Amino acid sequence: MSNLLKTTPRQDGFRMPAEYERHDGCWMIWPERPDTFRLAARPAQLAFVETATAISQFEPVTMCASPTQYRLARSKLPEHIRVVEMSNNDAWMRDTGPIFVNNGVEVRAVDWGFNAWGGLQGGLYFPWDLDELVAQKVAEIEKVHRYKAPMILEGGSIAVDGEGTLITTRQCLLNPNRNPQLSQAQIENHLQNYLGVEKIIWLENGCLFDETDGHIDDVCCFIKPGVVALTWTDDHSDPQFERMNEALDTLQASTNARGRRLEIHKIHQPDPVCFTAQESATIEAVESTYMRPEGMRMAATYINFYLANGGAVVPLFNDPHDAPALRSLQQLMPDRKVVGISGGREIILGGGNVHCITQQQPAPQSR
Ligand code: KQY
Repeated sequence: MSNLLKTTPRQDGFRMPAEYERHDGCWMIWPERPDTFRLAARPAQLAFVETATAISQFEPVTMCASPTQYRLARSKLPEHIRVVEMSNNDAWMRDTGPIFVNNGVEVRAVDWGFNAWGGLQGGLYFPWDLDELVAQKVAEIEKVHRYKAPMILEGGSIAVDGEGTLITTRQCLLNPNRNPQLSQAQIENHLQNYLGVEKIIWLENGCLFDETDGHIDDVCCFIKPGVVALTWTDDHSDPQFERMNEALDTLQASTNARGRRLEIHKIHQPDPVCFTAQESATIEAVESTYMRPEGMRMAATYINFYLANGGAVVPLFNDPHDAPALRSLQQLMPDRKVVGISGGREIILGGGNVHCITQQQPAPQSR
């Protein structure tokens, strides 16, 4: 199916729905890189199985696995999870998969440029040629029309409310290692044209210790129209403290596309998650340009959760803040079943979490 469109979603009346709208399913990629995930990704694979299984109680899940991993993935995942063969360079479907848009009767895919979070200027690995094809392949499998957006963008770097508002960070979208040829105004224009948004809220920075240059999906997300969950610490001595306060100030001073102030809820972060000597020693240096030494802190937050149909799937870190985070999120979303993922630490050791490894496919009519 040759499905490439020459128009833009905005011209055609399509928009990116919020994650809390109705989904037809969720896409993931099976992890295998030994220079991203320790012990040849075996512990991460268990965490991905846990995540896929948790999401599958709410909506259909498709796991993409490379040719050499297909049999293993198929044997580890429950039968009701679809496994399709798809080559890839790594397992971050949020960033390499398509961003779906809809118009009430049809779903289409937006295929963004991808350069492994910075290309040869601070990107995480080379090559990334297989990752670049993931969005197109997903669109082909789903037989949906596809737009090719004229800029680099990762799904984890934006949060939308489906009603015209998008939150992102300057640290990531204006980073010279993404789209150095584009001005802020041109980037805003592309976001408007390809995601159907009107209002863009720019935070200055993402979290410290984030290897993606400040993805928003570690900082905050929309959980309902006008309502934002924000990662937080009360510890003034924590280096994240300043960044979180800066984010809070910006969000408090902002209005959404409808001109309304945002309701912001703080979710206290886990205690610092740092590589142990054993974890670090069991990551193999292959083609990754990113080192994971003992003691290095990761950008661990509970905000990196996935909203499924009637559910919320939240990474846990075996930390005293796990239970309060689950409780707060459950209170904020009483209409959803909030489920914790015990393998959150294994996923964050690879640099992301539950949100980063998933990509929702909205229903054609998702509201
Ligand atoms: O934050 C994300 N959306 C992705 C994290 C990618 C980490 C790569 N090692």
